[in-house]
Amino acid sequence: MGAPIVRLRTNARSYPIFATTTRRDEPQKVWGVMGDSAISKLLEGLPSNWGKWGKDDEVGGLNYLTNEEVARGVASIKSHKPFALSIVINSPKGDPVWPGRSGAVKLMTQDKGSYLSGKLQPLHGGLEYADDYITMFLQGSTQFDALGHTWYDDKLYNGFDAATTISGMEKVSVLPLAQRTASGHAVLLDIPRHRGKERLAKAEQITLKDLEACAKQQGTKLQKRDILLIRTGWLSTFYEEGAAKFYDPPFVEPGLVFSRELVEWFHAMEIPLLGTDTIANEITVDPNNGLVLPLHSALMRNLGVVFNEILWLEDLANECAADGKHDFFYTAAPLKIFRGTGAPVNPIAIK
Ligand code: UVW
Repeated sequence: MGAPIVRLRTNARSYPIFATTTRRDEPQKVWGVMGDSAISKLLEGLPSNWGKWGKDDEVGGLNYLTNEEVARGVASIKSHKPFALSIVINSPKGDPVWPGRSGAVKLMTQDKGSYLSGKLQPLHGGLEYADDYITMFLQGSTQFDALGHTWYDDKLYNGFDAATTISGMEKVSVLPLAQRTASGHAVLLDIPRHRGKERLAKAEQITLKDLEACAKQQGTKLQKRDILLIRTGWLSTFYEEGAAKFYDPPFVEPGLVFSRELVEWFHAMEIPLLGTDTIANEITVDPNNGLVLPLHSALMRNLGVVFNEILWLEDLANECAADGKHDFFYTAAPLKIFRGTGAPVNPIAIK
C-alpha cells in the first residue's frame, strides 16, 4: 500500500498536500494527521512570549528591533548595493500562492484605448491617464503574516481570542506590524548552495543543525536579534519549471522542520523575523508527526516571530555567494491594511 495522501481542506475545496516526505531525497513514511489538540500537545513546555511586552502587545518579535538593532544593520552595509526582495505581482507566469488561494487579478479601467474610442476626453490642457485596479489575496504575494493569521486552541498571539478575527482582525492584524516597521541586521542562510544543489526538492527538510552547518560553511556568525532569511530556491521551481510542476500533488514545500531545539533556539536568539522563499516558511507537513505547519504555532503564535513569506532571494543569494558576505541591512513595512490578515511587502536588503 502506498503512503497516505492527506487532503488539505480550505475554501470549500480540498487539495492533496502530501503522500511522502523526503530528507534530502530519501523517502520517509508520513504519519497520519492527529486530532485538533495535537498541536498543543506537541508544543507543551516550549517557550512563549505572551505578556513579555505587555498584555496589549501586537507586534511580538518586532519589539526586539530597537534603534540599536537598526544601527547594527546599517553598520553592516559595505557595498551599498540594494536588493528588492518581493516577487512580481500579476506576473505573466502567474503568482505562486498557497493551494486554495488564487493569483492577483489586475484590470485596466482606462487607458489610451479609452481616449481613442472617444469614451474619455483628455483633461483640460491635454493630460490623459491610465488607471487600473487589482484584487488579490493579502497572503497572495510576498507578504507579512499578521501575528494573528493562524492559531490553535482558540487563542491568537499574546492570548487574544480567536473570535476577534471574525469579519476582520480586531487584534494582532497586520496594521500594527505595518506601523511599527521592521529594520535590522539580517543574515541569509543559503541551504541549497550549502548542499551543493540548485534548489531544494519537494519536502526536503531543514533542521537547526542544518542552519548551524550552513552558517559555519558560509562563515556567517549568527547573532542575537538577527533577522533570519533562509533560501531554499523552491520558488524558482514555479518560475522556471512552471505551475504544474510546482503544484504537482502532493503539494509539500521544503523547509524548516519543527523540533524542540529549533523553537528554543529561536526563543534564546530572540529572532524577530523569519523570511523564506517558500509560501509558508516551513515544510508543509511535519514528517515526524503529520501536523500541518506546526511552526506557525510554535514561532508565530507563541513567540511572536514575524513571518515574511514568498521572498525573492535569488539575486541577493547570488551576490552573497559572489562576495562571501551573507549579512546586510534589511528594512520592510507591509501595507497598512486595516484589520488585514497579512499584507504585501517589498523588503529591501542593502549589502
Ligand atoms: C497559511 O496560513 C495556511 O499559510 P501562509 O502562512 O503561508 O499564508
